[in-house]
Amino acid sequence: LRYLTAGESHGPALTAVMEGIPAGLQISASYIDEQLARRQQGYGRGGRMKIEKDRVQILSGVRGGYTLGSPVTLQVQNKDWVNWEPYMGVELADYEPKRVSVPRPGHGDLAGVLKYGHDDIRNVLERASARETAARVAVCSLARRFLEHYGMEITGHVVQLGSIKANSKSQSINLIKESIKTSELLCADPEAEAAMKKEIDSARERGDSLGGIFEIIAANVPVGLGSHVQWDRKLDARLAFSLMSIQAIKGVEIGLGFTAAVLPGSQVHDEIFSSPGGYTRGSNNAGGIEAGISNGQKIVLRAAMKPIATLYRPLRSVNMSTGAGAEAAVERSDICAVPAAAVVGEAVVAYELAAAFLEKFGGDSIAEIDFRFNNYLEQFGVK
Ligand code: EPS
Repeated sequence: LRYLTAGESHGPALTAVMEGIPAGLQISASYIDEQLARRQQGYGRGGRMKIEKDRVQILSGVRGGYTLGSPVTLQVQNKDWVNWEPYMGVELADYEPKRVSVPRPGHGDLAGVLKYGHDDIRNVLERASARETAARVAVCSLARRFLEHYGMEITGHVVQLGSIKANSKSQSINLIKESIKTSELLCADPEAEAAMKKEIDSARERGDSLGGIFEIIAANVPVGLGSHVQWDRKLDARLAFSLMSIQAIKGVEIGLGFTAAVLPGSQVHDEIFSSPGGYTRGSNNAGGIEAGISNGQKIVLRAAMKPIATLYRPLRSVNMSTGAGAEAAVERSDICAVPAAAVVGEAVVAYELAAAFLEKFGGDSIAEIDFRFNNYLEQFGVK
């Protein structure tokens, strides 16, 4: 399973192609649109989300409501493009420059311009923008739908925003799902959410921005995805790679994560018990993965997002045209986008799990994979 995305933030559209989704998976544009709408939500979002109402167009790979096994092409139009058409013109004759010269600390502006030899930061920021994640959420919805077919379920929620921590550790996944249904910040702790909103308001007043931490829980993942035998087949490594690839993510934890480093082994490792249906564990500090293999417990991941790089009260920078000190450019932006990043996190986790699932039970059609998967469950008594 593989995918690519393309598209500039203010270009005509974002496009994605996914190859390897088997034939016979039921999918609809409205299913994908639901995920796109979730990505657009969140207290603290900027003006762009008021312009866009992301909707997918399925351009290939689906017929009569079912995948064909051929590459699936998806497109999401940028409504904002009409406001940018002259500056984003493809042909020189249609193009009106709108140069950005002062790089924003924390964005890809400076490194990107130096690397690609551009004289306009816009040539970098258009693609470095987290607008790209709309394409990822769209295309990874295919993987999400695939996992659902096999009973798996992925839930993302915000566990910290700025300095405010949510208290959701002891909550069951069903409770978390219920609480975040009505939460603007995808946070399962209403008291913390209220404090988070205040923190966003105060950051907005100060012209500042905020980051945070989201958690992704994948339930009903069978034993045996990923492998210990080679570094690039380890499921935890692949999940961390995909989460780190989301714009602004600076850290990833699995299970206890960094806390495991400071506790003795007796308080970290999950004891094993036998039960009539197989094995049970006393805890899930490993976050559902041991030696790069899913162990049948819930997969629990957390990712840390840095604050948005565009500050309405800009940091010091340098004008690359003149070399003089200057305030960083101000592009319209969000104050905080952690809830949106959690939805993107769900999407990329779905992709990695679907890829690993296909490697283990792979086939060209859903019927073929159903057969192999059911056989695995029955023959090996794995649950
Ligand atoms: C985003 C679209 C962007 C930004 C944001 C995420 O649109 P615009 O640049 O037109 O405002 O709002 O991207 C960033 C925060 C960033 O730093 O690039 C989106 O669709 O999520």
